[in-house]
Amino acid sequence: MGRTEALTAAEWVQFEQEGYLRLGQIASDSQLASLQARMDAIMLGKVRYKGMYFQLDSASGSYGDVPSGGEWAEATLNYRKIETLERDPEFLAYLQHPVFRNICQQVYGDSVSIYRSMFMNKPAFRGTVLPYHQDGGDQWGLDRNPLVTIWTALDNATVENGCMQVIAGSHRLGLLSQWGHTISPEQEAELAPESASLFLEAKAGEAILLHNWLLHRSGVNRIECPRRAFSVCYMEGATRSQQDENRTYPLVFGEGALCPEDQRPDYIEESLAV
Ligand SMILES: O=C(O)CCC(=O)C(=O)O
Repeated sequence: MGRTEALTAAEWVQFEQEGYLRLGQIASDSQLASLQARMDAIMLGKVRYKGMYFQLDSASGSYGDVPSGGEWAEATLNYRKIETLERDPEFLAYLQHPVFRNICQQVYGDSVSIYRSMFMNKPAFRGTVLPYHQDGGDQWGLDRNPLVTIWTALDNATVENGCMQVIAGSHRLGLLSQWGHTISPEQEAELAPESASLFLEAKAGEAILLHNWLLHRSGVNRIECPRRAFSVCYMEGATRSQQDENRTYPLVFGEGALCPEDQRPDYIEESLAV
């Protein structure tokens, strides 16, 4: 049984100070096992959805070598990133957990959408360095900045397999570049020196609340155990694209929210269908 209680006032204060908060285990053991199995089935093409975004891992481990993504490419566990997981009923049900709803309602009110729901993977003995960055800014093309990301470890995340690293309190610096995302080498030397870096090891099933402006990075995986994770960026339901005010984003809480019962794979191997 995972956590069901809302955040306490002390936890909110801690989140405001540090820019991250460990939420403990949210998924039950059986839900976690089912998310792990579903993730591998999606990578192996046993469950498929139109419009899901896939990006293979780089061969070199270098961020500059990450291939541009697109549709499902091949049956392999070496994907680096997969987006649009809200199309899958199991991932949608998880990201709509009451604890997450309560957090989002405190920050945004009743209507909440997502910018993305994504799988981030450091495959066995592989993975790509993700440099220090913040999640937001003009690069995201939104008319307001999202502030809430919830990251869940699908495997034990350790220093050896590329757990996340953060600079506690760095969200209070605000967005370091209006364009957003990665920071310059000069900013990194000043604001994110190795000595200030905190390794956020996490147990499989543990969820961590992240402020979108918290500086975070992750390295490569030096061991056989993959480091799979699921990360969801929640935002105010009224958020629109800067370029196209008619573009909406999937609503996950409040009126018009997606329902797991309505999500169907376009293809599912017979042995996996329930
Ligand atoms: O999982 C990782 O290594 C990084 C995740 C991340 O950058 C995010 O969730 O925004």
